[in-house]
Amino acid sequence: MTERARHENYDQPVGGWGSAKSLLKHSTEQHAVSALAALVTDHNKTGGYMCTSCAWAKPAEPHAAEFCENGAKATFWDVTSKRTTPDFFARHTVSELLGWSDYELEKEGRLTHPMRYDAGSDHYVEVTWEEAFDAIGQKLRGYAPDEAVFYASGRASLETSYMYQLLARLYGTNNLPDSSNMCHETTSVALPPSIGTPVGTVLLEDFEHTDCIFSFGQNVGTNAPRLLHPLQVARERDVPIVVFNPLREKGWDEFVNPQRPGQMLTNEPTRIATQYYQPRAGGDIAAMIGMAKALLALDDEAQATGRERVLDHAFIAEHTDGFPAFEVHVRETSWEEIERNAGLAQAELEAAALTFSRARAVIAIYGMGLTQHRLGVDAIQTLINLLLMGGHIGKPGAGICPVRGHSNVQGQRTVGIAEKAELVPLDRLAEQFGFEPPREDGLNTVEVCEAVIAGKIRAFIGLGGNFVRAIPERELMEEKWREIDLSVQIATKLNRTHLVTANETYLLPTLVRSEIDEQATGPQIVTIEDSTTCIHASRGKFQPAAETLLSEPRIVAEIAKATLPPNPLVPWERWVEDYATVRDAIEASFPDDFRDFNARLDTPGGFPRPVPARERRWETENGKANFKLPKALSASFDDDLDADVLRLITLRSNDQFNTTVYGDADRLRGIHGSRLIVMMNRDDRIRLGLTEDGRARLVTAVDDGIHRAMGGFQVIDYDLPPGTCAAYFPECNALIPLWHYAEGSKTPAAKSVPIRVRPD
Ligand SMILES: Nc1nc2c(c(=O)[nH]1)N[C@H]1C(S)=C(S)[C@@H](COP(=O)(O)OP(=O)(O)OC[C@H]3O[C@@H](n4cnc5c(=O)[nH]c(N)nc54)[C@H](O)[C@@H]3O)O[C@H]1N2
Ligand SMILES: Nc1nc2c(c(=O)[nH]1)N[C@H]1C(S)=C(S)[C@@H](COP(=O)(O)OP(=O)(O)OC[C@H]3O[C@@H](n4cnc5c(=O)[nH]c(N)nc54)[C@H](O)[C@@H]3O)O[C@H]1N2
Ligand SMILES: [Mo]
Repeated sequence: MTERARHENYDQPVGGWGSAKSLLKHSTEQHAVSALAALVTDHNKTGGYMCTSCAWAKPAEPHAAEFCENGAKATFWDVTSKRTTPDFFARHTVSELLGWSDYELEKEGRLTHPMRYDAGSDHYVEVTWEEAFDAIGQKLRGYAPDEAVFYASGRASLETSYMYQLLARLYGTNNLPDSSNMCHETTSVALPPSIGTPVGTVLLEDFEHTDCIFSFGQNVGTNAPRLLHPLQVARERDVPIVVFNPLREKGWDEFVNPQRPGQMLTNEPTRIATQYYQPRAGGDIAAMIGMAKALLALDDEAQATGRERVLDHAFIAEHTDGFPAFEVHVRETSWEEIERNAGLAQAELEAAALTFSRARAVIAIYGMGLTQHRLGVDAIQTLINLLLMGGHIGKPGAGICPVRGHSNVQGQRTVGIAEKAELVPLDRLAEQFGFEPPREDGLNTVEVCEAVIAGKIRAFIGLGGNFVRAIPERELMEEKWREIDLSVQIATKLNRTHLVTANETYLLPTLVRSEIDEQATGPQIVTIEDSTTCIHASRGKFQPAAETLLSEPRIVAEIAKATLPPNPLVPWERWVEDYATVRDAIEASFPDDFRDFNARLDTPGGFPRPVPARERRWETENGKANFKLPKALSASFDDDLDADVLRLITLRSNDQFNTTVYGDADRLRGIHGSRLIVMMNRDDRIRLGLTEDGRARLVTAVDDGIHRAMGGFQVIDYDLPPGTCAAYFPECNALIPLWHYAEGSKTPAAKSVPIRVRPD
């Protein structure tokens, strides 16, 4: 990659020819041009395979091509013809590979053979599967169960995930952290006390009935581009779309649908956002309180003049609790405090509230811009308060719509990957499999990091993911990671976590979801749950990258057999022969969610799990939907830090999937050529003595005895509010203190890191 970044305004819409060009470039670079045909016939289609990129819903009546630029990129990178073979590892020491970038590592292609790290030669060496499983089993049998961690990134199927959580619990621990702990855990913690469900209430069909959409902190054009289809259709019905995002993200501005030849020819975009507000990072609670204040004023006025009320008072009275206290709180909060904390003007928030007040059915969409803050839980609950004011939950066209990350991250939680014992039907598992499951809570991601630092973790099993790269506090974590006794990484591509080795480290290569998974009873089907709680079957279509690869269910089963005493009630081998039998077991454990599981596999659009809040049944302690009071107006940190401290947002470019970096182009933001950049407000940049395109050093502004700093960033003037700056994840994770997480969920607060930017 070149060193210097170029920044020019990207004057093209999202989608359109830019995305078509990018698609061809990536298919050629990955030698995966032949995959283009399957993309059209099988990608996200009933009877085909489900994309491994985002978790957005798959429609019952799909488009001619139901994929986006970034889903296609993810597929090309999965089915690439490039291979990381034993020969590659013989040529490169691990110390050498530690100097490679994330991009360079994954660009080498698919892992093909099980490997063990040999410290003597500093190389990964090939082992047989049998040797690997024997050694792992023997090691695992030597620890106390709570010394082991079973991490899951959110891609593995429902079948694999169910087997994996059972492996951990039979082994004796609830140490089942997952990527969700860094992502939508804040949602899982915020929603249950508010509306009695941990997931969103919106179905795809609600977009056909809504008459107003709000979005907070989600970058649709890059991270869930297929969501642009229902948004475009809604815009054509003249539905207003109101966006809150400190950055002016192209995806919320303009979209040309590559599925529409007419629009491709004219290149005339659909304008997505009808109102766009740029709060400061963490300014959303204040913005929502401001909107609530404006709604109360409109409602007062309606009452005084005898017009139809703005708030849904009947809904509030029948279905909710806590409104009077919230109302007092909102009335007592001054516009001066709101404007200062939101970074928005009263008139802007009144305009947003006016749009909200006119709608009969509002959908609220959100992403990491709300969840990854110190008071992320409060921000989401305040958003629910707004919806409750208008009765916008549990009716067609309305509801809360968290946009999940990994393609099956929500489903993994549904089938038992959770460190919190109360979230899992342990009694049922106990009866089904004749064992006594652990009842104590296990460790979440941040707690695993704390335990690794304290020397309490001896074994880490990673079902996918790039743990060491995705977590905060990189320097200390990499140092302490080396003291773990056993690291087992089930993976598709080489990444940094594989190179920060433990005392004994195994790399176990596996199939991807789009590949044919042939077992004793024939090619297997797996299942996933999308962001809207719909369950879909997925059938691999591509030939496996190597004959030596094992499927994820098989790897999990073999580790289990090598580690646990035999249990006739847990038929690991039968499960691997026929994944339908795993689905039967899932149905037995979760009968309400998975009724007639195998019979409903091919329901077009997936079959939805029941979500009581959709029917206005509130499974909260008091049986009501609850207004919750936010603890503060800023979701980030106190304002009494000195004015030179900025709020650093760490985010994704258009050319990456989390820690997998596809290239150095952030096309939609007009940034090319380097990822080591910091986007700044021009006035801040001048005030802090930095030159445009000059070099900067980022230093974390906390006083906890640890010095965290990174140099070599190129400063780019960008359209974002004063006091806020932005740079890329995962590069910046070395700057985030481990304790800088959301209260209640422990999701690392990656969207407001207190930072000083200095000339370098
Ligand atoms: N192509 C692609 N798709 C992906 C991923 C990927 O890396 N690449 N990752 C997947 C995963 S795991 C996830 S979780 C999702 C992530 O998808 P998003 O939720 O979109 O996450 P981010 O890219 O981190 O961007 C968050 C957005 O929030 C804005 N933001 C930051 N701080 C604030 C704030 O305080 N308030 C408001 N209102 N906005 C704010 C940022 O400007 C940015 O636009 O995408 C999934 N899909
Ligand atoms: N600063 C900062 N940090 C963040 C975030 C942020 O916005 N800012 N976002 C957070 C979020 S939302 C998330 S979800 C986490 C992501 O954290 P993780 O989920 O741990 O990381 P990924 O980058 O998605 O993992 C990529 C690796 O997964 C493996 N892999 C890919 N596909 C498969 C498969 O099908 N099976 C198996 N077994 N392995 C596979 C490949 O080897 C690849 O290298 O990062 C978090 N960290
Ligand atoms: Mo995520």
